[in-house]
Amino acid sequence: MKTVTRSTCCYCGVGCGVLVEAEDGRITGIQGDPEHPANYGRLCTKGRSLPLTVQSVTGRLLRPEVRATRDAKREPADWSSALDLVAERFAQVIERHGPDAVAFYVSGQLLTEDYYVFNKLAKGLVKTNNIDTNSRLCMSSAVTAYKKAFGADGPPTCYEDLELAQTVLFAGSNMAYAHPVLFRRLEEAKAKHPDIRWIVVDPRRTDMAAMADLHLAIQPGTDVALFNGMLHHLIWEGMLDRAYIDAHTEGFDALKALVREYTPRMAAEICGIEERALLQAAEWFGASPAALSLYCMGLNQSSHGTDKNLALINLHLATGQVGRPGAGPFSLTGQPNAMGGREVGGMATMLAAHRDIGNAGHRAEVEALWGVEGLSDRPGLPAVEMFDAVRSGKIKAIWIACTNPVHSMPDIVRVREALATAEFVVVQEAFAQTDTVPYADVLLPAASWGEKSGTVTNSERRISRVQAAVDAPGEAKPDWWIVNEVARRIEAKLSSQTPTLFGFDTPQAVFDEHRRLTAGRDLDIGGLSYAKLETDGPQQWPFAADAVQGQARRYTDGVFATADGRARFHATRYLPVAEPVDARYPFRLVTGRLRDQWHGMSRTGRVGALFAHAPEPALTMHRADATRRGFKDGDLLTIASRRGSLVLPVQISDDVASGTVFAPMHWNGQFLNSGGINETTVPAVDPHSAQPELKHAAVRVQAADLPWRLVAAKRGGDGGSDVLALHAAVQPLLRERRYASVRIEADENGGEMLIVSAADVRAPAEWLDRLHDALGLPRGEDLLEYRDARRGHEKRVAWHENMIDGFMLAGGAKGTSGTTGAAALIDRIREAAPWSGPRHAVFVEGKRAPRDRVICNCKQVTQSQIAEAIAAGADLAELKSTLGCGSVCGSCVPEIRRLYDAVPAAAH
Ligand SMILES: Nc1nc2c(c(=O)[nH]1)N[C@H]1C(S)=C(S)[C@@H](COP(=O)(O)OP(=O)(O)OC[C@H]3O[C@@H](n4cnc5c(=O)[nH]c(N)nc54)[C@H](O)[C@@H]3O)O[C@H]1N2
Ligand SMILES: Nc1nc2c(c(=O)[nH]1)N[C@H]1C(S)=C(S)[C@@H](COP(=O)(O)OP(=O)(O)OC[C@H]3O[C@@H](n4cnc5c(=O)[nH]c(N)nc54)[C@H](O)[C@@H]3O)O[C@H]1N2
Ligand code: SF4
Ligand SMILES: [Mo]
Repeated sequence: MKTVTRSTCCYCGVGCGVLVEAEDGRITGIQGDPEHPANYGRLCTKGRSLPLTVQSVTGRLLRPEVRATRDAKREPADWSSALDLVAERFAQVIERHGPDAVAFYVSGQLLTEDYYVFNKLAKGLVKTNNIDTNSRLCMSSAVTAYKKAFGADGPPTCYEDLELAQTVLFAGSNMAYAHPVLFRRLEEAKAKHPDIRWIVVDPRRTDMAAMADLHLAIQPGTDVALFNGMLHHLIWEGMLDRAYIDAHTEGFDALKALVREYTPRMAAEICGIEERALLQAAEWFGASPAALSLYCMGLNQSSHGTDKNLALINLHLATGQVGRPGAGPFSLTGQPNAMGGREVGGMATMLAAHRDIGNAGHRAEVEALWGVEGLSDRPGLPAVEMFDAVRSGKIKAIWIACTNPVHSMPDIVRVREALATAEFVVVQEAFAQTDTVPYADVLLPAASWGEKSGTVTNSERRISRVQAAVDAPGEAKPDWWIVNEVARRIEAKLSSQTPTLFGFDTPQAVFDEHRRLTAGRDLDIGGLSYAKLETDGPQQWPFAADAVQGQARRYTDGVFATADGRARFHATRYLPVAEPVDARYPFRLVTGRLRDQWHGMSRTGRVGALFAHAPEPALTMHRADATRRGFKDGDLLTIASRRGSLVLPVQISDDVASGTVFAPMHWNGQFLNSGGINETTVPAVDPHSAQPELKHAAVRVQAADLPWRLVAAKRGGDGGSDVLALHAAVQPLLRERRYASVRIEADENGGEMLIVSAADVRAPAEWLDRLHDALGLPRGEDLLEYRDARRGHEKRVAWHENMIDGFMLAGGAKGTSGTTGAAALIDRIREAAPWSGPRHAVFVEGKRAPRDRVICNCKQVTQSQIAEAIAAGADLAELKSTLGCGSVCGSCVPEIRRLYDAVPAAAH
């Protein structure tokens, strides 16, 4: 039977509505929901490919697993014994060492209901505030700044403002990659009104920066100086909204006194930009009828993230650019439910419904609503400190859900040490191969997207329903259910009375309790219910019981959520990054996202098509820096910080400044021989928000002298589904080489192949044989082998009937490469065409350039196809109509535009 289920995309904070098609218990397709106000039917590459991530259960966790002792292997267990064990061990630690000896590390990708139950378990039952989430790595500076400036968390703006803004300031946000569907709305607005001005503040020349009217390529970490310099100019030119400042704010004089120091010249110097550009930005911002700023991790992930946010908010308050259509400081949430986590208070520094731990009145309210006594008034430990406390033995048991800290935390060397030290680790995951899973004493299989129900809140405070389209595979269970079951058991153990706190039998029951806690608060959702969300569609908060609709914009009357109703200016002083570069570590490392991958790639890494845009992890380096050191594109480099190192290929580019290098955050031990770039990042945190500085570290970069190379590939079976099994078999071999990466690639017949690249000083023949078997390459007559003992080259090509089914090319020393011909063989597999000549002729195919990058994922159009069409005179519309690129989801449009703009206008 065919069904269509209305739900929400599980990736970014845009929160696009989706219609999920399913047949016979399998998800078969997806459409953007034309009625959802976040996307009106659009989806980006990631959302569109969601069905491909759930085609196969290979790699899913299907049953609970438990290990008796640290050194034992985990064995499958039934749910009730796994739940009993978690409850028993947690209760034991609490009884012996007190409630603060346990911790919960959860995620902005949990649904509000999941989050709520976790928070109630930690704060209401265990009475510890040691519950923190990956939102600490993401949104906490934005939260802290909103609270400091406006008195309450949450953006004052809404998505409609994207269309109404006249000046858009993108600060540390790469929306074209990270919030693509919202970016489509901005592109359309600018196409209709070309006088809309875009200012991009980003050390890198992103696609958006290339499209902007003004790109301020500041030195990483210098945003506060920039915003202070802009404000200085506005003050001295009298471009302020004095009436607004007088009527609605507090603290301007102190700020003015501070900003006096930040002359535009001095600020521009700190930022490494032209003073003229700074002045231009200030004037466009200050004089605009509606200035909107859109900001994300470039501001938040900093040891001065709160100040960066506040300095930007200062600009808005001083010019009255807030509370009006098209104006305001709009913090974009990253994860699908970063906002929902804040609402339920699921972090170490807050209580339910935007209440504060340190406020006795707030604690009493929550105690009364939950029917408990003695909520802890000790703030819990935020993420970085939490793992440090695990490492030092202060925290003995930790429960990790829906996040992969052994990949995503800064300085993962320390996180591994922490988890190896802990007495008891619970990991609640949907997928089996993440870097955190090996540390689990109890592994709890979670239902994932398409299989679970609840709600999420997107960047504009809009709550949407998430609905299950199919049953979860195996015995996987929804997160709220798992936590509820353990909580019931812990309650029974800790109290002599009949357990009462965790009587939830549906996610709806959880939502209804959460709603009651919000009554009278700034985020009051007393007027919402599942029924209302289903009949009237997604709604924005606040939406009180007597309201007819949610509130699109906040503070429209200039009354803020502070005690006196006035917003607060903050005198923000520029301070350098936590780890400045020096002679030993001379490069500034910046990290961030790619267009088609999601975080640790546990989902997007299952889909060949999503690797096409960026097939391999790479460190981007400026041409001059590379040339000076003699690096060529693709050379393997060792990137080392004071904490750790890894090897990555270099990608030479003009998009980063000299002295800065960029690495994507995505690759980890599932796809690489190392844990990824967080082997090197710094655990320094912002003093107000405790958010770590994931964006900046000092590193040194050297050629990795690894003459031995390998490229291997193997075609998947029908539909390509078993490439996932091949990947699982290959993954453990990666870490034995100095460099190794694995990826999936789509072929031209709807199948997929797995491709492995590796490098080392040398590699034992025995490793090659294990890789051979892991890849499922045949032995015997379907294998053609060639050895050149003198040069140490080894070639193996596997056949399936008259087609090449896989290969392994390895070897090499100075001056010779054992992998010549790999690109040609990959092409053969991709084309899936029969081989007509004699088999041994494969070894003389010779060199071929690797296929170039796929820019348009939907139509599989490559960069050279686009470049050829532009050279032949095609304009943007013709590119769309002839090649089809950019005509479906639009994620590639900024890049196509950039390729087009790069060709001199005369040639168009
Ligand atoms: N494709 C994709 N989309 C995603 C995600 C994903 O994994 N993949 N993750 C989601 C999540 S959780 C999040 S939080 C968002 C993140 O979304 P973004 O914050 O937009 O993405 P990032 O690439 O992390 O960082 C944005 C930009 O900050 C710049 N930057 C670095 N340092 C500085 C600085 O000091 N100042 C300024 N002004 N800029 C700086 C970087 O060069 C980068 O271009 O994306 C969400 N959307
Ligand atoms: N260097 C560097 N590091 C960064 C960043 C950066 O910019 N640079 N960005 C940081 C930011 S902003 C963020 S948000 C974090 C993200 O970091 P993580 O939270 O570690 O990211 P994910 O890989 O999305 O982890 C989510 C995990 O939940 C699992 N999962 C999926 N669905 C479900 C489910 O329904 N239930 C459960 N229980 N599990 C499920 C997935 O398989 C996945 O392993 O990374 C941070 N780390
Ligand atoms: S923009 Fe893309 S990833 Fe984000 S919610 Fe929409 S479809 Fe999902
Ligand atoms: Mo994030």
